Amino acid sequence: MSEYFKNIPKVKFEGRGTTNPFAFRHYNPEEVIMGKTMRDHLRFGAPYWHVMRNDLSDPFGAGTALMPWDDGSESLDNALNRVDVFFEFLNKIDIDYYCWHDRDIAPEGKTLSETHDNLAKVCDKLLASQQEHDKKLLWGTSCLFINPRYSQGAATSPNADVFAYAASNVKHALEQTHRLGGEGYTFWGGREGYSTLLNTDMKRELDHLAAFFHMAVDHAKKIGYKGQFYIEPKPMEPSTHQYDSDSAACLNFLREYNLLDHFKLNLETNHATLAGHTMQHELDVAIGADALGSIDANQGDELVGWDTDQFPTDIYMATHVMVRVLKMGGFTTGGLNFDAKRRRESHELEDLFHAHVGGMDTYARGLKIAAKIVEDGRFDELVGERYSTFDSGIGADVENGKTTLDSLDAYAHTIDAPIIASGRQEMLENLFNDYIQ
Ligand code: XLS
Ligand code: NI
Ligand code: NI
Repeated sequence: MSEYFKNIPKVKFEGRGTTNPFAFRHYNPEEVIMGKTMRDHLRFGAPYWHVMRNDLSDPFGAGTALMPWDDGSESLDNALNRVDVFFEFLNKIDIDYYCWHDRDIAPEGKTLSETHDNLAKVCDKLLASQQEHDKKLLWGTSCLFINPRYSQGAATSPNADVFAYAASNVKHALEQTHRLGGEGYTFWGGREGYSTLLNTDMKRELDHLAAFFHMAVDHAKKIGYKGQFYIEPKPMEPSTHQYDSDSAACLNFLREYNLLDHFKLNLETNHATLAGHTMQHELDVAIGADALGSIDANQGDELVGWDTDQFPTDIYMATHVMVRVLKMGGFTTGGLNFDAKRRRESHELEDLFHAHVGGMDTYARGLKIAAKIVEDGRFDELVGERYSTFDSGIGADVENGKTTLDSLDAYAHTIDAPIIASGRQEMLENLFNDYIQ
């Protein structure tokens, strides 16, 4: 097998202070933290679409990424060849998991059957490569947003034949995900929303979307697929409004249509900020419903209001995320998929490595800091104290459903007017900063 990243060595842990840019300073895969290796805590994943298919074009300029292995065609041979490149990349960067859309890995054919055949053939090779290199599929998905037939939605298209085509794509993507041992299957509804309400029957579209998901759940049962289904919320882009706009909207939809037992959320940092939330907020909403499944670990740009999908460099954010992951007991089927791309100016092959090294070190650092925070328990103690009036007496009665407006009215008359204690925000911010080193 030829080597595609010739001058790049396998990236290893060298620790802080190394001057080697192709080394980890913090990600030491076998180091044990809170009883588990960093590798098992973080479960890093690489997205096929960004690593192999993103030429770094933007709405104003052509692609810049150097991909000397790629002949630029939509041929099956070209697709099969990319698999070797990708697994060499996974090996050199030491990432165990990956994710794909059907259309990242295999081209559309002239007919629907040829399309599905292409997918099956590339998956034959992916399966062999997974086994050879000991890599795993974190999740698969079907790309229901690039082809013009999906321009007005897939499961929410006003056209029933488009709906059927989308269902056919999902059936095959799901079956291949199952064959590759995929631990999850994701739905990101890029165009499941609207451009204008003037032409949109929202209720009807949502009913269709739910029917679509139920069919996927039923099909998984039929073929014996036990992986976890995810919805990935995002408020907009490319649609003006996407139905799965944020964690709360997704959970409401899943509850309303009786799907909550079958789905968890795959939360992406940049989507949270587009929704006008912090990632912490999105995580807390999902965790509160026992529905955090996986994470697309990237970050947006403070000045650009798009889904810029940058590699995570924000140690504060990584810490906030990992505190939550640790407190929920870790990932089960999910992981940290870098749904991130290099900047258009970082077009050389080695930039792919710098980008991932940075993202992995950021999360490794976040994990180490988060472990200290969780083990110390200071935040839990302080937050616990803040709510301590609910631990006993009238507060406990409220929580146990033993009160009424009458009983609280009677109680309120027996006490002095309450004086609320400080929220201590700045003190907590200082405490958080204390852990960051
Ligand atoms: C786009 C989404 C997409 C999903 C997978 O913004 O993040 O890449 O992760 O369809
Ligand atoms: Ni995104
Ligand atoms: Ni994503």
